Amino acid sequence: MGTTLDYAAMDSALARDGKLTYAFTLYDDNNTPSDPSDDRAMGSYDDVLTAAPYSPNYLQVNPAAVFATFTAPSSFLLSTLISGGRLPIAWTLPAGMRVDGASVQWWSAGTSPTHIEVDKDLDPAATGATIELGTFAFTPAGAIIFLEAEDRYGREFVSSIWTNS
Ligand SMILES: [Ca+2]
Repeated sequence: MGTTLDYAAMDSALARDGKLTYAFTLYDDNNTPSDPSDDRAMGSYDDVLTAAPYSPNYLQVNPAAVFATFTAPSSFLLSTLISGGRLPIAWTLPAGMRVDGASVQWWSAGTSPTHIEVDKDLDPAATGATIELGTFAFTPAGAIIFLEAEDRYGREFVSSIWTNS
């Protein structure tokens, strides 16, 4: 078998007409992962999704329909990441969505940076949380906060806010 790759589904493959059974075909890439024209079909199966995925185009046009929106911090500064500190975050949720979890990740500078991730489970209706950062012994060079929201079908939408200094 060749290299395993994930292929992005095209908008046209994401039916929104109520058909929830999807046929998946598995391919061997013939050791040319950049060239799908010589791929060989190895098998296929059907799977039933509880709801159709949203198309990338729909999500680009309607992000406020499904993604949580951060209300705090309004600007995520590296100076807020202090060893032993606490990072308060808050958000608004679109109707019908619930939050699942949040995480903050930060890292040091350099080619082999130290990386820390702190995850926090959230109550589904929560609109705020405080993340305990724990102790660390380096100066953060970059960071990001993730917030996971999902709908009743389990479709998950991740919002993020990056440090800007
Ligand atoms: Ca190929």
